[in-house]
Amino acid sequence: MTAPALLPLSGRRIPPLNLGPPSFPHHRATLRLSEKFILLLILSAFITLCFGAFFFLPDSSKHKRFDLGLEDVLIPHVDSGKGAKNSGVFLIHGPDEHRHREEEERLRNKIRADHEKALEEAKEKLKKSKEEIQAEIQTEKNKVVREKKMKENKSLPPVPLANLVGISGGDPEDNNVKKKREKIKEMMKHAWDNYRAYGWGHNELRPIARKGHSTNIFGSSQMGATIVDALDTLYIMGLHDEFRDGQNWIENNLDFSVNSEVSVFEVNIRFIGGLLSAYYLSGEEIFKTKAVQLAEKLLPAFNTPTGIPWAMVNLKRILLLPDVFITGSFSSFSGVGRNWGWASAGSSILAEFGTLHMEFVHLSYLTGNLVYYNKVMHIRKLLQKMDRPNGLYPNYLNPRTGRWGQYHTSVGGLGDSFYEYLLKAWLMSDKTDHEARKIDDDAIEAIEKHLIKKSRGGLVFIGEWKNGHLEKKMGHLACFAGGMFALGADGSRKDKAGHYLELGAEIARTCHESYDRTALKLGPESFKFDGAVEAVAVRQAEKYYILRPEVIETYWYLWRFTHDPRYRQWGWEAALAIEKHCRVRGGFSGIKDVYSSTPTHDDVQQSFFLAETLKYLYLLFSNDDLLPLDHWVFNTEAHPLPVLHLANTTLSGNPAVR
Ligand code: DMJ
Repeated sequence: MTAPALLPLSGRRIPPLNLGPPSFPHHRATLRLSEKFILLLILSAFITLCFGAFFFLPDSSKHKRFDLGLEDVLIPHVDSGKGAKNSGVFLIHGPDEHRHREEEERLRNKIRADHEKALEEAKEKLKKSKEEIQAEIQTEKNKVVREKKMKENKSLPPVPLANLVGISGGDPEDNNVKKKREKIKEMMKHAWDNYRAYGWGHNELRPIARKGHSTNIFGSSQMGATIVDALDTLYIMGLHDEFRDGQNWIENNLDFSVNSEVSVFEVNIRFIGGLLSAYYLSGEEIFKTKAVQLAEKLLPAFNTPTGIPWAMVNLKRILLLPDVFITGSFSSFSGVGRNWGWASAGSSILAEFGTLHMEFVHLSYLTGNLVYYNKVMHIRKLLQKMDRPNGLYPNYLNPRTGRWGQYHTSVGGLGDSFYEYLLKAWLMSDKTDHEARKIDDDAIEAIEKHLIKKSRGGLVFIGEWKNGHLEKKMGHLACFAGGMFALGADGSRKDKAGHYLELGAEIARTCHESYDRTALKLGPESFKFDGAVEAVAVRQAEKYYILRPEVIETYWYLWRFTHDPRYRQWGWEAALAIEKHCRVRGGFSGIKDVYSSTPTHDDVQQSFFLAETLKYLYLLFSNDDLLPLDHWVFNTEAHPLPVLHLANTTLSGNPAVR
């Protein structure tokens, strides 16, 4: 069975509905051989022209100036009269003058000979066969790649690790809880082992067809997304053999020099987030090295008129061929970026360019290179300068013009993790980034005022602002906000901590209802509040469940802050439903219709199922000393990153803090 074309294949954004040819022209990475010949011909003609212009054109003041410059550089200094010096002209007399003429003649001859030699060489090159030229270019290329690899694999300067608290343990005393935790670990083993057996190295797994799977967010190459996304979950569950297996694959196979167009957002949250987290937990340098290599590949995405990155970037830097001929080097490269064809007016997406802060600040922290930090701070500043309708941030922003696209606002798909990262920027700075907290407080107040409503039946939900009115529909993705409100309660304005904890609990209740009102006890992709309909999907295309984590994520945060047993109970209900309806022989699969008691599978085991869903479930049945929240902040893909205690330092160049 294949995945339904209508199901989104990625995270919190609306993916294109089919994977047809890209709507933008494909960029060729190299020139054809015939083009190279033409280039060579033009070059030799150009040299001849310069040569002729220089030596055979009539004398002119320009020529003189150039001549003098040349003398200045090449001829030993010649005495000059004071007055003459003042007029800017060098006067040369007697035997010196004669010696100078000879010297000049000698130089002219030498230059002439050099140019003739260069022309001869160019002609020689043209006589060579296609194959010979190709071979020469290939040898040069290989040399550059070798040198580049050697440079890349040089390990980064050692950085004293932050004080890492609670990277293992969390064993519950209660036997019943212990058993549940063991069961979640067994589910992780099942997901991992099958990926290991049937999808190893591919991005994801088709658990029914039992083969590899991928989507356009990962580009066209096999980057082992599931391995990278799963590492930290394996680590905290104590699955160390599996962790090492993953580490070996990364060390030997994870290569970013591929001609592949990837989503900047997805690669950042899953790969850079996953690698950084694996690095902090295990201390293995290779993860940091790979994270930095990959981050460098994403940087060209920021080369836009505004500095708002493109949604996609080609990991392969395109070689500028004229460089090879002119300077003989392969040093000029540029990544190519573009936006999703479906996004309003060529815009970048709020939840994508607004979900880089955590990872990029950590990259600067670990490397001492401020380029990453500056990129995300620039985005923050730019957004703060812009007008915001009702204090809300529209989902679309054009990176060329710096103008908003359609005024759609959402805490679900396309907007979600932007709001999440405002709060987490403050938390990860050890609560010292007050600017981030202020921006977050303003945004949360606007969300509460304009997007949050109570249904007739008393369920609190977050709607979406579209075309001037509030759509009473909430996405599964927006369910993460229950956890976000709870996490941000402490430190909120006007001491409204109790209020935000309560709001988080209300959202958790609503999202639980969306699960409870289905046949399979698994939540739909989005649900409505319309008349008699409450927390139920109406359209067929919204009835699927693709192993998403957001509802369980909210249960876990609420559990940590309240220890109300209902959250463990609801989490366990979800775990049992996943086990019963999503588990198949070859792993776990999403489901097409959660209202049908005879489920049909979509045959995709999403990488976030291992990164997030199973991790949050495991933490829900662990004690709070495993990854305590005052020491760790989870990125939007559930990869824990340590709080940076930078209170008395800045990121700008003090090596002691790194
Ligand atoms: C994950 O990739 C991340 O949580 C992302 O922010 C959006 N959603 C998916 C899982 O649903």
